[in-house]
Formats: sequence, C-alpha cells, structure tokens
Amino acid sequence: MEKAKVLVTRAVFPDVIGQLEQYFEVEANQDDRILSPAELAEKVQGKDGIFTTPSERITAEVLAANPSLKAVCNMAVGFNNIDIAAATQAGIMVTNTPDVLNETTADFAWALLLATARRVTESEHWLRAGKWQKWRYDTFLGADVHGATLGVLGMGRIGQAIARRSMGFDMKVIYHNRTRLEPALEARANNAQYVGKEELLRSADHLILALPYSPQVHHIVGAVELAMMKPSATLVNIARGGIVDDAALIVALRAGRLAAAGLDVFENEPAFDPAFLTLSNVVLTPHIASASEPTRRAMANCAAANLIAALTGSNPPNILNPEVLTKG
Ligand code: 8YV
Repeated sequence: MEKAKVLVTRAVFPDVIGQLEQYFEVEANQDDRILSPAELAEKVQGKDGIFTTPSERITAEVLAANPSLKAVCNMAVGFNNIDIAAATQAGIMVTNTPDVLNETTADFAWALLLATARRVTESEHWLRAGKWQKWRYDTFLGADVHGATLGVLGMGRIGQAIARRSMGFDMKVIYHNRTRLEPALEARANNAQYVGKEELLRSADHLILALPYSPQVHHIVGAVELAMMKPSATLVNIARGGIVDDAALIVALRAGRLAAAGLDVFENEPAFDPAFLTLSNVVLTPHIASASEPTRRAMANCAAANLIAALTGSNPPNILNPEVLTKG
C-alpha cells in the first residue's frame, strides 16, 4: 500500500523525522526555511497531513489548497496560528501538545519573574560593560518576590503550575480566569483566591500572564489596564504576543508607571518593537519558555504521535476539534 504523505513545515529533531518516515513519505524542511503562505499552500497539495509550529499561519486558504488534507498537528499547546473553524468545516483534524510543557513553562515564568524583579540581566550587562567600580548601598535595588502578592491571569494548567511554585516564596496568590477553579485546584495552587480582573491588576505586586490567545483577549492588557497596576509592579508574559498592547507597555515602562516587564512573547515576533531595546527595565527572551531539551522533545514526539494516529485510523490523543471524528 502506498504510504500517506506528510509535510513537516519546520526543522525538528532528526529522530522525529525518522519516526514519521516509518509510516509516511515525509517532505521535511531541515534547512528550516520559512515558508511563505503561498509556498505553504503549494506544499500542502498532495499531503495527507502536516506537522506545523506556531510560526506558520494555517489559514482557510492554506487548508483550501488541498481538499484531501486530513490532519494538522501543531507542535505547541497554543493553536491560534490555525483556523480551526475552517479546518472543522473541511473535516480536517487539528491537534496540539498540551500538558507536556506545563512544568517547564512554569519554571521559565519564574525565571523571568525573578530576573525582572531582581534586575538580573540589567545588572549583568552593566558588569560586562566594565561599570562595576565599587559597591554601593543602592546598586540595582529591585522588588522583593518572597512575601509579595502574585497575580496570575489565565489559570489553566500552566497558570496553576506557576501558582504552585509560589509556596516556597511565601506569597499570596490571586488569579482571574474565565471560570473559577474547583476548590481543590485552588488549594493546590497555593490557596489561590479568585478575583475580578480589575482587582487582580490593582492588587498584584507581580502579574504573570498565562492565558491562551484568542481575538477576544487581544490587548486585554492595554493602556487602561497598565494604568491600574501598581507603579512598583512587575509584568511577566509567557503566553502570547497580542495579549499585551506592546506600544502601551513601552509607554508605561518608559514613564515609570510600571516598574519592569519580563517578556518571552511579542506582537509580530520575531520582529518585535525595537523600542523595547531602549529600555533597561525589561528582560527580553526569544519565545523559549518551553525550551528545555526534554520538553521540546516531548512536544515533538507528541505532535508526531498525533499525526501517526490521525493518519493510521486511530483517534489522535490531543484532538482539538473532535466533532470531525464523527463526521464519517
Ligand atoms: C512553543 C508555545 O515553543 O506551545 C506553545 O504554544 O508557545 C511554545 O511552547 C512554540 O510555540 C514553538 O513550538
């Protein structure tokens, strides 16, 4: 029997390509060339499934380029790069990679929070520039993390993993989410207290964003929300670009209306607003919150397992639009 054909849109661990080759005829992209939407639409033709990352926008047009496409398997928990409604309409399965990255991403949220509040990168750049001539009582004074109030906006699996870690820092946790957590989950998340969004913004000493992106939450943290935050507060975004209005954040940070921000994600990344580079009160990282070796491997394996299941007649474990399974 002829093997099904799949496209892997970006470079990935070679053994994952090898794994896929046991089942499929694979068109890989190990040179990691960024494909334009037109190239993507062309390459999707004749394929049964695609292995994607959030760098590719899988639009209705890309999906429509191939009426026989059966599955789009994203190597990420987020899937705002894929037009799910169009995929569902066309009977195409869409999958993501939940859970395997929760703990690693939560670790990184803490790395950013501590680096930002305690000015780790700013002071390191200063030291490297040869500016450390003497000790002073007020060199790089930062904010305390221990004993402070941690706010979490978006209390899903990653938000909860972030909150749990605050126990060791004796913090009070407040959170806002579309729906309130079950009491047992709140208890596990360091007795997190559910509050309204405005109270969260006003009361948090450190606010971490951990919500998925959707058009409904575009710029949910904009000028108005930033103005509600304490001027001494730290903002950390490990979620998605577009949740924060980056231009408004730059204005607030420059004016000292917000103490500092730790950002792993940006609007229009990797082409982020260059004004961030002129600010000393930011810690900027290139979307690496899930980038530990074991976790990126687990994500790639998870996406591959979904693709293999989808094209060999099993239900993919992480299907996002299960309604297509019953469509016959
Ligand atoms: C990925 C992410 O690193 O899973 C997600 O949604 O944003 C990150 O874990 C990134 O999307 C590349 O796969």
